[in-house]
Amino acid sequence: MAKAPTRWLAAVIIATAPGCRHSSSVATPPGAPAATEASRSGDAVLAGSQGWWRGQVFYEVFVRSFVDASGDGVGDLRGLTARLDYLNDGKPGGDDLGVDALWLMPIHPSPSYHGYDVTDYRGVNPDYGTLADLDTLVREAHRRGMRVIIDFVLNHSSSQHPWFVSAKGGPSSPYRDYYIWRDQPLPWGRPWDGAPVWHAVNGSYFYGLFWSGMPDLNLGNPAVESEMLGAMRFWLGRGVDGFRVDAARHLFESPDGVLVDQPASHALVKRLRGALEAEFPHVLLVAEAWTSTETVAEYRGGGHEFQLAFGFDTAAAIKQSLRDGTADALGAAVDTSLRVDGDPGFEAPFLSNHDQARVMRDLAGDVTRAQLGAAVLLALPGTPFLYYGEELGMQGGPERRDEDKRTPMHWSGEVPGYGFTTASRTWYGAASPEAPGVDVASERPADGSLWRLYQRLLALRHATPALQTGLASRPAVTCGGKGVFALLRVGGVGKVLFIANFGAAASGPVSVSVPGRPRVLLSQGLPGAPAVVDGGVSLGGIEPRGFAFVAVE
Ligand SMILES: [Ca+2]
Ligand SMILES: [Ca+2]
Repeated sequence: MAKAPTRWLAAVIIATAPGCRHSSSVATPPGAPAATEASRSGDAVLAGSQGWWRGQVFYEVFVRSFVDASGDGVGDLRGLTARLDYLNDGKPGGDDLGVDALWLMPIHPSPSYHGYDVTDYRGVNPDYGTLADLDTLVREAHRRGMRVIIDFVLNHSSSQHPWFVSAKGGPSSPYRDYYIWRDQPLPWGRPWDGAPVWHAVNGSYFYGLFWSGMPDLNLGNPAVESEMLGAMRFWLGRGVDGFRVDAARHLFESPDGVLVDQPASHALVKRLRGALEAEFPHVLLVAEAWTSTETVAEYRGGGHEFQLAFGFDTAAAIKQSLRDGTADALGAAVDTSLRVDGDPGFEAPFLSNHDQARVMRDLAGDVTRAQLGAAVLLALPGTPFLYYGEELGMQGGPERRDEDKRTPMHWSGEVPGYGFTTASRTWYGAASPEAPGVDVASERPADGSLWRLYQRLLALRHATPALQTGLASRPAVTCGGKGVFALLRVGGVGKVLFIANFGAAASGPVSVSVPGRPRVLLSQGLPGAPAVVDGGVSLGGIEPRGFAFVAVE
């Protein structure tokens, strides 16, 4: 999909830029599948734009690592509530970041530090606070116009959940069928590494995809479905706005050991969505389906399953392009998303999350590349998600453990707690250092900081309907070189061209086939003003990792 047919590309070069020595590898001809699909699904995005999340930007928070109000070295809900003004103070302008909504990683009681093994689906982890603290957080967020979704671990519980503690006692337990049992282990392996998924306890074997501490729930048992639906209703009734559904690919298993993407999983999500929407019409369900864009798209379920799903392929492609200096990976990923999503608003783009090395670590601390990554994230269609600290360029801890991806937020440069805690140690241990100046206190007032760019990009997106909910297509680009990427966003009242140079060298002169009068909205590394040329817009050249958002009127 990335390459235009040679014959067509040659025609455009002759028509718009005679004498140009370079042809772009990211050109997409008008009428090619990407553009056609985007146009065809226009009705879908306009209809779907009614959802409150359309046009918004989310911020993923690991409560344990955000702010510690109680002084025990562990982040908590009162701390998060106290710092909501940092994220969005509910007023125009000012020195808030400007995100619209929160995704809280699991807040339920759990024996682990991360919380993805739940022991009470209707409780709040005492490390984080109380139900009343959660109510206050939701109320204070709503007062600022922010929404809150929480992680919901539908696939499995903790092995310490009272249901499992009872169930493992034997077949006479009333909770035995809440889990999946065999007398002998089946020869199934985890899809990603082949590790065994049947675990022995008290002479029987139970199925637990991730590990023995996370027994899969038997979601085929109507009583379990009812319990989980009841728990979701419980949170929505307290004002929570939706859920990020963990491990959405793994809800059901086939009898012969296919552990992903089962029809029964899709059917369950449809039932949950229908039941929840009947009572809470604005509920949002976001899928964590960590797989190819093509397979993720199936979790839209024709508009009856998830309203959003994370774009894992797109995230990998953005980072690939940032590393290798060509637009090839990103161009191919965007083309795929536009072709298969069926609704260009379905994808939730992101750069990194709590399961991945932070994007800045991936980029070895290169701020210029991180700035381009931020611009790309906020140029893409869909509902973008930032991971806490990404706006600062935090790299996280030095090792490859999950804990190193989830280190405490740096609010200031003051040791030992970096403004995260007054305690001498954090849950992580000694707080993980970052590069000098990578903290809120340093970056927020500093022109040219990554934080300030994020703030400007968020403000631009909020002020520009075409960026929030507009259709996306990839206009034809000529010249510039392999580093040049262009994306056109077309909303009800305007067109915005995003153009970037991933290359390590300045691009040549670039022409883009978007007719109209160009006006730069925000740019970095764009030495000259864009000009009108026959059939499009011309830019004199873009500096390495430069980018521009250009209104075309
Ligand atoms: Ca605390
Ligand atoms: Ca399962």
